[in-house]
Amino acid sequence: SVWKQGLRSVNTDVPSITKSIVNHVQTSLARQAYNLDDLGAYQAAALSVRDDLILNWNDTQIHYTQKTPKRAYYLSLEFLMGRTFDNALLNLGLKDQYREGITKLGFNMEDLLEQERDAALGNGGLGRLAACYLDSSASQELPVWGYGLRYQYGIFQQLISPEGQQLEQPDPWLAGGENPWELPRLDVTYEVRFYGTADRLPGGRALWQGGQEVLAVAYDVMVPGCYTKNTNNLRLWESKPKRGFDLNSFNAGDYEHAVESSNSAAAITSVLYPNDHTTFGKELRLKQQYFWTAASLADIVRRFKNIAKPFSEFPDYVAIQLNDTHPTLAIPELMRILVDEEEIPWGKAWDIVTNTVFYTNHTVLPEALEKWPVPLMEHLLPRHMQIIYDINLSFLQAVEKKFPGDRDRLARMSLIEEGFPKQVRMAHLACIGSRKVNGVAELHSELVRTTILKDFVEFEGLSKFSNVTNGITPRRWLDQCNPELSALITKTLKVDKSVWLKDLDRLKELLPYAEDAAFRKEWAAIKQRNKERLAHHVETTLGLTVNTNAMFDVQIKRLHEYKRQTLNILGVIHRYLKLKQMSAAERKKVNPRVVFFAGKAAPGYYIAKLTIRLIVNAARIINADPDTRDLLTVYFLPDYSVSLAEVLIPSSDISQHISTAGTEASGTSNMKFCLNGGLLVGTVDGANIEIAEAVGENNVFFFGHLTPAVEDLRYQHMYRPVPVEEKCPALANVLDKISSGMFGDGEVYEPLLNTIRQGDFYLLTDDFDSYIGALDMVDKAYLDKEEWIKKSIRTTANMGKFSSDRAILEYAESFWSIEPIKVP
Ligand code: 26R
Repeated sequence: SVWKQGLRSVNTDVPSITKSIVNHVQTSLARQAYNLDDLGAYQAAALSVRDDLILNWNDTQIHYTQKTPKRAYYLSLEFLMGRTFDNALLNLGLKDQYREGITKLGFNMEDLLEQERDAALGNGGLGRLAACYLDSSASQELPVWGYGLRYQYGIFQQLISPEGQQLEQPDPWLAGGENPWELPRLDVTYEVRFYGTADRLPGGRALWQGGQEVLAVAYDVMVPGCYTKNTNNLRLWESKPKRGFDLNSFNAGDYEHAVESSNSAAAITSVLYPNDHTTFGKELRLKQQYFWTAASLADIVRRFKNIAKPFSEFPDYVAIQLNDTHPTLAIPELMRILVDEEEIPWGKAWDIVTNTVFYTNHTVLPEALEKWPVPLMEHLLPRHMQIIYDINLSFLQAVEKKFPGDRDRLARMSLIEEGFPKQVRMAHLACIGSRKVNGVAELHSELVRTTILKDFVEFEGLSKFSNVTNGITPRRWLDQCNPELSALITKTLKVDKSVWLKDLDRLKELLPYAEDAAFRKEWAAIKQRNKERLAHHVETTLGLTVNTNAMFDVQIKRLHEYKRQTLNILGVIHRYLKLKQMSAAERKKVNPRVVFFAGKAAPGYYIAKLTIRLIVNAARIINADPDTRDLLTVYFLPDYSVSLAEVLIPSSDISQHISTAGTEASGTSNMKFCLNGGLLVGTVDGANIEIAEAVGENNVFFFGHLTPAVEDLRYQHMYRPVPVEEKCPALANVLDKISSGMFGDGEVYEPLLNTIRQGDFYLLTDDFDSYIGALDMVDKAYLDKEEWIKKSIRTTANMGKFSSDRAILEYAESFWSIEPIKVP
């Protein structure tokens, strides 16, 4: 009964909220109210919300344990969560109460929200998708856990030097003291082995011993659902040396050795690799991948064993989703556990694995497909290399049986690529070890089936290969980042906001209001205030003044040649040159435009860094020109993050998603802009295609060559090159102006410009004229303001499909076979 009395429920009224915050100030923080700053107030308020989350999280875990439903595990090396405080308050339905309480205590809610550091444990699309899927799993009451790594350093902080160069600084996101959003589980630990020897035993088993052992320690991050008690778990692993210092046998040599080995254990989870779309084959990265998959699988298997069922039923209780090939070692690791430790015969073990594991591909770019050198694998994971060879042997025998004598096919499909050194093809292993394989948008899934995994479709049949188009959570990407628009929608639909936020197709009910002038006025006023919010942010962080009467044109994403930020800045320069040639009278007719860029380049990606430099220096010249500066300004906002995206996205009139056709698997920021009523300028690529289908082609600005043309165009650049001056004089002129030093810096841009003049792999010369044409269409359309607002409303209204709730329910129903389970 003492325990029962101790049970308290979530604080929902203002007096208990303020009491709880004050309590945390005085006890958890050991501080006094009179000298409390915003940071302290944020910490105390966060601890108060954390108490609420813990209660829900506990009830959820107990409920799942009692009901033993089938569970799904989302293995992702990246979870780009951003901030938690605001999101947790909104999902709990407590934001208003906390705002009132915080105000009563003499603080300002917006200031406190700004105190939190982003959890930036991801590079871009893949990591943010994982975060959206966690939010949707909890909101749809699905028993899904995430598994990842607790990096000490997230994605680097980006600085821009006076010359316009990107500089990288570490992101010690945990340095500010306790992280209120995680629960250290020092009792949940596993030993993970590296190196050593693997000796085969009779009956297909092996004994793996020796080498280095490292400890994996669990940290649990609470993931609250929207307006539900269900609070799921994201379990992040931290590496720790197995033995601390052995103080008994101490001499100088021992000390160095002890320090060394403890360093190498801690190094495993020290930093997120900042590359996306280029592999490097670094040993530490492979160590991260195994450390994380081994700890996660040990945890999953232990949980399964607690329900005392035979291993043949493992796939009835467990589904494991591989977020790209990064966790592919889960396949040989589960084989190792089943065969070596549980003594299950090889064939039965393989059936269990291939009924449990699912693989999502996120890119078809060849340089992003993971391959690990066989000698490295043999050294680090000797038993896994044996298992991979054994899988390969029986696999190739089956291929040979179906396609007798087809040696080329065997070489193409083998898990091992010949060469010096030989390499393990992780996508092939992920494919044959999985129950289902999917791409992330219709076009991309078709490209997976017809290019990189074509042979596997022919061998295994089409039904294994499918599509789940990506989605985004409307909680963060509408309700949280655009509160005024959210309130207008709730008022207009006349339902509780949780209803439409969890059933986003309800947005369709906004369609008739496009014809309502008063509604359009409110819609436009909100967009205007969001522009002013962004302008205020730029003013306070960079000291720059932004023209909020202009059209806002935004491109924010990782810097990459295939995403063609270069095309955008060359288009901006083209526009600038045109403005310069106009008479004052002609200029009066031009609609002002502000162009925003943001995004990080991989630290070793020279060409992408040159693009940043060109943007920054072009901006400097263009923004300072008195002839044009009322009509065109350009900003590169440094250190792009989830939190910056939350300010940028609601303010856009148009956003750019302009990858070379067939290269962007899906894109997800395209969905975020359109959900917030920004119109899309883009190529016929990735999810742009499905967005246009949903919102109507008349509401998007498409341009450029289509995917089937790309191969031929590249061939022409290689074997029948036409000089840029002939093919695209407008572009040639822009390139000449840059070369001539119009934006300073002498010759530095030549390597960037030469990627276009020679080879032009991403087809800028082929698409430039139609790109400029699309931007002219934008200008024309914007002249009719009322019609533009209608387009904006219709775009938002038709975005229901792109909720990550829809996406996660597709995974749950057609792949994982799991069902919602409501926590009472
Ligand atoms: C192997 C390693 C270098 C690596 C390669 C690629 C590391 C990280 C990546 C990131 C890739 C896979 C990625 O983020 N892809 C993006 O996934 C998004 C979510 O599905 C898509 O929207 C986006 O189009 C795609 O580029």
